[in-house]
Amino acid sequence: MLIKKPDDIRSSEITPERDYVDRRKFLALAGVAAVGVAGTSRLLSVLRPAPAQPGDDKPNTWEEITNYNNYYEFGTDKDDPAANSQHFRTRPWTVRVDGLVKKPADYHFEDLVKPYKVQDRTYRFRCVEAWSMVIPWNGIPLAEMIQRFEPLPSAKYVRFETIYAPDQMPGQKGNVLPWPYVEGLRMDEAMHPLTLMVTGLYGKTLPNQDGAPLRLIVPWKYGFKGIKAITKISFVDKQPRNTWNIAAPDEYGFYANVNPEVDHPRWTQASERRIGQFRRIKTLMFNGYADQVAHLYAGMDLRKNF
Ligand SMILES: Nc1nc2c(c(=O)[nH]1)N[C@H]1C(S)=C(S)[C@@H](COP(=O)(O)O)O[C@H]1N2
Ligand SMILES: [Mo]
Repeated sequence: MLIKKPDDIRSSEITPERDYVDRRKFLALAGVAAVGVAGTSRLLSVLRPAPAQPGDDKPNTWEEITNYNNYYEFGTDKDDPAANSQHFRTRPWTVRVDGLVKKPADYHFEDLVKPYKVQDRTYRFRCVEAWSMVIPWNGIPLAEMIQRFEPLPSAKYVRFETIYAPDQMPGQKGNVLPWPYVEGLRMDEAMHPLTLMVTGLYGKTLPNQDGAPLRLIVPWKYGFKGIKAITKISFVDKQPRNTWNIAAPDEYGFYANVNPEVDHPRWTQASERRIGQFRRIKTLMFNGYADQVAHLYAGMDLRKNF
């Protein structure tokens, strides 16, 4: 994100240049080409790119979801995580729960997830780089997990940390990001019924490149909020700094709500490229989940709180 263009993709997936040409420039070119030709308006309507529509939300394939990843601990190219994470050890796995909470403990992964029924949740997934997928996750509502830890009333935020294991994660030997990766949510965001602790994908165990054994998914926020390989959950009273905000504070905020009206400083957020599809589609406010989550941000200036 910091070092890549939004559509830094394998050549086999490169969208035809027409998609990138500024629409006004494109129309001007088309207009010039059409001057003096009969049926100009019909020609123009053929050449003019269709206005972006919302996507059809057909789930992406297993191959797409597990081979086009962001996981800088395993490299910065989209195919690096699949190639470099296969020997990552996800057992035994411990999650430390600490901070402003009645039941701090080190939980073995198996004990942490055992009390819950894993749910199927197909969500839209929107990366801040303006690509998206539709992903059939399996997981546990974070609210159910948090209730068990009994946070104190003084807990206002939840902070999540990825494992620090440079011997297993080659990216952590370099400084492309500050390690370990950290993310955070306001308590009401963490308790929202859409917020999911993910343990699987398409009914199978979560692949390493997608964040095994445990990763967060907050479907109305940009993908970078979805921290992978979580090993620590802390209840805190102050807004935690998240990794991408530390790396580039002008480009990535704490809230990171999907918002087609607030562009990234270096590219538009009004539309997106659905992986596997040809046309760009319209980006929806809160990634299409406005009815469920807009009330969380009532009265907030979402240009300032990006
Ligand atoms: N620990 C960790 N978590 C991370 C990242 C990362 O680099 N390290 N990348 C984030 C970004 S930018 C995105 S878009 C999603 C990608 O999730 P996916 O590869 O399962 O699609 O993971 C997020 N979680
Ligand atoms: Mo992302």
